[in-house]
Amino acid sequence: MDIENKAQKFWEEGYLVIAGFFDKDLMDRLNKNILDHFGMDPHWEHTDEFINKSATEVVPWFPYQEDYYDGFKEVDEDHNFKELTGEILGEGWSDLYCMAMFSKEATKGQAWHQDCPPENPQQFNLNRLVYTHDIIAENGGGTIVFPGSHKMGTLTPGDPDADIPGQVVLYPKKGTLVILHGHTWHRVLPVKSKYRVSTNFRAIPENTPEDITDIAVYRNMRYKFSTREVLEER
Ligand SMILES: O=C(O)CCC(=O)C(=O)O
Repeated sequence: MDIENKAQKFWEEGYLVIAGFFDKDLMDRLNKNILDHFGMDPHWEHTDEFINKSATEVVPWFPYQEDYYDGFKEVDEDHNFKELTGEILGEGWSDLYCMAMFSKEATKGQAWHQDCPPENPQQFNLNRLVYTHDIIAENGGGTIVFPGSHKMGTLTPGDPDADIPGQVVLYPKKGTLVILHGHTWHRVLPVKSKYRVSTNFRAIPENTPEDITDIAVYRNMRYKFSTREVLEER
């Protein structure tokens, strides 16, 4: 893998897609572990206010907080995964947390957001999204990105999940790695299949606070997860 070229492309576009990055057997095992945890109808973790206002219907799971590592650690410890992360973030980067995300059938997906405020370009998280099953157009659940938006400042205010001309829709297959800058504008299309799962192995550059993703930016608000409050209406 030409890691230098890939990192350069990431910095130009604000995202990177690499199909077939992870072994399919590992993905099958991980997908099964994730489904065993969630079942098909997990309880919502977020408040009703957040779910309604953010148009985001996803249930998170932080397996390492429960000392659950089976399948996740193999991803984290993959040599190419670490090399590519280091090439993008530079020396001194670290893992932030691992978060599996589950969306139920006939739910909204996720509205446009930035994972952290973009005012300081040096302060950001890196999303390393791993797909353990195929996301295909007829099932919905595509991941949408706005190329170059990691350098465009704050997500424009507006309809939380309307199309923005120039957006790119991704349908990552099993084993695909999608790397997304935390300032890149992104969202997830409504889910029509029985379920949708993705796992985010978030990382940060050196000198980044560990609570960098506590405040997210949506087109209609800034939201602080730790206190469950809307900080700003937009
Ligand atoms: O699941 C995806 O494809 C995107 C997840 C996402 O938007 C996020 O982790 O911030």
